[in-house]
Amino acid sequence: MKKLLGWGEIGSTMSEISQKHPRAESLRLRERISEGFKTGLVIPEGLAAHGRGEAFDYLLGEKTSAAAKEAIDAAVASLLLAKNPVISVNGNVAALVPGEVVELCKITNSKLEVNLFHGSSAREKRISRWLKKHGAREVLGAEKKFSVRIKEIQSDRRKVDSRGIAKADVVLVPLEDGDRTEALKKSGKLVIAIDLNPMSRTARAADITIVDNISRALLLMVKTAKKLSFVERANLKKLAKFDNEKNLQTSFERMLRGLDALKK
Ligand code: PTJ
Repeated sequence: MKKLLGWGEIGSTMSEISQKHPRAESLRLRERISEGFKTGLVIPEGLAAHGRGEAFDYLLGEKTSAAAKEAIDAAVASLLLAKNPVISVNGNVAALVPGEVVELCKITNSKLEVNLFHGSSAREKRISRWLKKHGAREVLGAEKKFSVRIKEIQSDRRKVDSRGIAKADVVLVPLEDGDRTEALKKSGKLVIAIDLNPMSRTARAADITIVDNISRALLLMVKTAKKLSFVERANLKKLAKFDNEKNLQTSFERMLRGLDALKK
């Protein structure tokens, strides 16, 4: 047993997964999510959602596609162009990519906000502390006095922070449900989603959807943000132009080819 490198200092006693295992990365992520469940960051429904994601990732060959790379460029350019960008974090995101999400916030000058589908103020605070342990200076979403409601949303996600999502112009919502994506769009915000399912309501409702595993997508977003932070606004605007429907279709076709290859 050893600590997982790059996952911070906190309480990980994950078993060592052989580098030679053909699906080592997927198994490592599985350990992170189950560790997150044991430490109270992730809820049982989060484990089921992760399993659904794994199935789609399998069809992508567990690799970032060219379509996802194009979406990542557009997403990062949009975050860099925004006046008030916000990155929303739920239990699964906190368990899988805490360090990467904090780094992306810093490079793109975004705010970090905890927003949960299955709300609980104890879990909000736990996630907030966890993100701070990974270097976040400020985490919004866990203080009652700044809490406001988006009336179009039925779930606990309607509760947002007046300093964050409420006044954001661009919001990154990884592993999201469709309701909030639609509501955020209705209120005039540009919505970026990360979702392995190109057919989900979230994927179709967002302005930019990155069809990739969040663990690979976030790493690449951090790298891209470092590169693009030196690029002129006029060029960023060109990169930010994006046809979500066409990109989703390309991702879907990539998966169909993946299925076809499995048949042979
Ligand atoms: O912590 P909470 O309370 O906010 O709850 C978080 C979950 C994920 C349980 C909640 O947001 C939820 O129920 O989400 P859904 O509606 O199941 O949607 C999650 C989407 O993310 C699905 O389309 C999955 O295919 C996709 N997904 C799962 N794991 C990954 C993923 N996409 C990218 N990377 C993953 N690792």
